[in-house]
Amino acid sequence: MKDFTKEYFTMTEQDAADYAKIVLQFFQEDAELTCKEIGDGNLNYVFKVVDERNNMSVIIKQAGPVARISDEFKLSPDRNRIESEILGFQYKLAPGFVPIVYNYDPIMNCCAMEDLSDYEIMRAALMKHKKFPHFADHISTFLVNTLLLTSDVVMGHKEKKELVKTFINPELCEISEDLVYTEPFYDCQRNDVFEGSKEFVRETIWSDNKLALEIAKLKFEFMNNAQSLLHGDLHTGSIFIKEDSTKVIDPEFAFYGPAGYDIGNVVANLIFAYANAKFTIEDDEVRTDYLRYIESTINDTINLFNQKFLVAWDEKATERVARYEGFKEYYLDTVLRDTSAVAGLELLRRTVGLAHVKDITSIQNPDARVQAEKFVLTAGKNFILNRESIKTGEDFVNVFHAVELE
Ligand code: SR1
Ligand code: MG
Repeated sequence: MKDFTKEYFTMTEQDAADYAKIVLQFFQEDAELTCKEIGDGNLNYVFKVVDERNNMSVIIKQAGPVARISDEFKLSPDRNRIESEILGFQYKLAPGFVPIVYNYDPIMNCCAMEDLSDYEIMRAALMKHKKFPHFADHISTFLVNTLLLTSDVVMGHKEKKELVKTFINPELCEISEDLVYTEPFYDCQRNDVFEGSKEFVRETIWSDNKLALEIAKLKFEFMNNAQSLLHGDLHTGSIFIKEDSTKVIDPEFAFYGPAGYDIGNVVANLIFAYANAKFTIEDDEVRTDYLRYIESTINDTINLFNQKFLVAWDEKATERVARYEGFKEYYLDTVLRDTSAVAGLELLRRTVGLAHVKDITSIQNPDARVQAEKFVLTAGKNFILNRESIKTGEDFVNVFHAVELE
């Protein structure tokens, strides 16, 4: 067996099983372990170690020295520290909405956490057109608790600045600065544009100077507005879900940034699910029913966020000026403006840029895929350009409804 105590190396399935047994001492003496690498993210390795004899299991997540999606991205495996610490922190802020972390290992750059095998990755479940009636309620609580409670509105300013320091995350922020805010907006080599959508992208995205100016403003907002401790990559692949429970995972992109970044990512990824259903479900009744479900989830997520945010502000604000008349409404308006912008950015970058989403890439019929891409690209652009006036759940839904009517 390898020595896990001296020097970092990337683990095989056998190593992860040995690690769980010997280092973590997670299993009983008579355990019969099997291990499978189950990660399907772009960055890390995720091992599931199971003892079928005693019906026990654990997840070990290890950060490699390069991203899985491309070895162009050389990343410090220390991102696993950020992930472990933030999961522990979010567990306190939003109890029940993140998995339990059992252990973090700074030598192997891995953490051990609760196995959520009875949950599904939300993106996969939505692509099977499953419904989760409590999701809007759950995610709006998670968002208010993690975003407002880590801001200067609630937290002591020195304590907050300590957290800004702890969660400084330059390498992963650089990925977002490049992949979200820069490359999708010009004909960059690293982009991955579907052949049938190229002309549309060239004409409507790459040739639009007005859009380019707004992107520049948003990029600087992302880099300079240390407002809240973000998850940083809150798409539906970062959410484990079942009927009555929602768990947010994978916060390795966490850093202090604009609160709307997380909310906008949730909204955009629900719109990808909407686009998938719109262009793949053949039965009219089934399709309409599912589209109404996604729409109401987006509507409720925003409206519940707004309500809970205002209540939490009244109950928890500690900053004196936060109580000045009109300030909380002004502040929430800026968060919603950023939410709209980021929803748009995510819709554009996941279609034009390097990292795509299965909701769209799995659409087999090329004409349907092009239609789906034009739909999300047009909605995305409108979310960015009209962000000042998109505030309520209904406003968010109207943006993509308007595209359907065009
Ligand atoms: C190089 S990583 C590509 C994308 O995957 C992650 O989930 C982030 O969304 C990142 O932009
Ligand atoms: Mg991830």
